[in-house]
Amino acid sequence: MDLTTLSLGQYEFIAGSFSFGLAVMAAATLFLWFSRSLVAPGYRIAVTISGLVTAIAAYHYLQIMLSWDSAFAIVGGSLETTGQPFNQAYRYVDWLLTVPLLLIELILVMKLARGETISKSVWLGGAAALMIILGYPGEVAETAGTRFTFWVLSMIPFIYIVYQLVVGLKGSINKQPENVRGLINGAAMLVVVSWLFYPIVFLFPLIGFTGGAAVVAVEVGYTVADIVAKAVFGILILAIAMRKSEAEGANQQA
Ligand code: RET
Repeated sequence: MDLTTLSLGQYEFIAGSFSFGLAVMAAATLFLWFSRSLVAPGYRIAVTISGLVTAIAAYHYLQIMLSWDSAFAIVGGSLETTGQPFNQAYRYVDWLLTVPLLLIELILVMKLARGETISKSVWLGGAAALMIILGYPGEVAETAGTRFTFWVLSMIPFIYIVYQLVVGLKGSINKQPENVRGLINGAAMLVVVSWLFYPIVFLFPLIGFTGGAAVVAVEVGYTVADIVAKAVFGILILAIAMRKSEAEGANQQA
């Protein structure tokens, strides 16, 4: 990533988007954790994990903001690089922790049989971790060839996850109560669509974005995708948990 070609406006736009990311993640954490009491005990773990994911992200957005700040100095009104690197590892460590947890949220809110919950969590969570680990060398690579090679490798577990969400979970989704089937399907589709952004954003520097524009496209692109994949998804999980709790409460009374 070439930081020297950034304009002051581009630098500030990216700083603003990181700050926005931090605010959304921190607010979502409070909202999710305070809402735990609205769902039945069996669903609280899914809501707790949703808030944990946004909490981990809020922390990493703070680190990303600080790292971004220290990589630049404004001297006499113009932008200069300080020589301190902007640390991409924060994003990838964040993903390594949160991406498996996001899939586990979805599995937990479905309340499947114990064995199924464990095996799906291990397979999907493991594939998600592998996908992130394979992407990192490409993200920090200097050459287009290396970036592309690791994109291809990381796409293998990615395609496996998408396949599992679209085809593999169908059976389990159909066993869900009718009033939440649509919401759960929606959550699985939100994962697929929001996750599709990442490999596309990753390719921006290879498909014509250069210099400062490439940095803006990648950093703002990942930030928007993170907000949808973590905060919006977390609220959807809460909505599913609330609706299932209501339905189960009504059954017990009947
Ligand atoms: C990488 C590398 C290039 C290929 C692929 C990637 C996929 C990344 C994904 C990240 C998802 C992150 C989420 C974050 C938090 O909310 C690593 C960019 C396929 C799917 C959901």
